[in-house]
Amino acid sequence: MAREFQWPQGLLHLPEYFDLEQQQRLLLEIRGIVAQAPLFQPVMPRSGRPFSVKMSNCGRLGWVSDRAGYRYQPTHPETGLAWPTIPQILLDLWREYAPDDLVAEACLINFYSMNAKMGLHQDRDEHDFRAPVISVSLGDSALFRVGGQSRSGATGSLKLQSGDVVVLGGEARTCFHGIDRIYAGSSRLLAQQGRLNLTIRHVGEPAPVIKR
Ligand code: MD6
Ligand code: FE
Repeated sequence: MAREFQWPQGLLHLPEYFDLEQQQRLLLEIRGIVAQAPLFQPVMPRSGRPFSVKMSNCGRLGWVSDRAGYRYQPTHPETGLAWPTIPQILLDLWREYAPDDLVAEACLINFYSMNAKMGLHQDRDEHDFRAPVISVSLGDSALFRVGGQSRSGATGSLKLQSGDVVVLGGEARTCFHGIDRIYAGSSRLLAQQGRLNLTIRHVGEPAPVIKR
């Protein structure tokens, strides 16, 4: 029999944290950001296989993936321009759940069309894991799978709806998680079907290289 799944400490699901009006305001902000920093199609390191999601970012840094690897960088990979700033409504959410001294530096914007998925992964390209990663879902619902610290361990699933917030802090900060499916047509927030997920992060500084 499969071992029973224990939800990791530090995982918080806040259903409908944002009401419909706040979701609409946030969506307008995201449209403005994507007008300046267009969605791009990331590819997997080495293989060059495309992700099924499209991405953009706002904040001082943005997360990108290409044949060279995963990383944070201050500019859009196609336009070469700095990323737009993070909307105040997301900075306010960050202040509520992140330690006072750690700033929100990056907000990854993922767009899922109805057939898109996100494989099980850990968020570990940041240099500092003291702050949580905070996510906001907009548009169609999604099935979010959460596991523990090893890829092969037991998992549990949550349905994320438009306006929901997920906080991955504490032990959950480095847990495996992913999106198994999108429930096409479950929300009317976006003009087209699909889902937006925003993840707000503190990246921190790379550890100094000590030469000896
Ligand atoms: C998604 N979310 O909801 C994918 N990562 O589309 C994530 O990968 C995620 O929800 C870190 C923290 C919270 C998340
Ligand atoms: Fe993630």
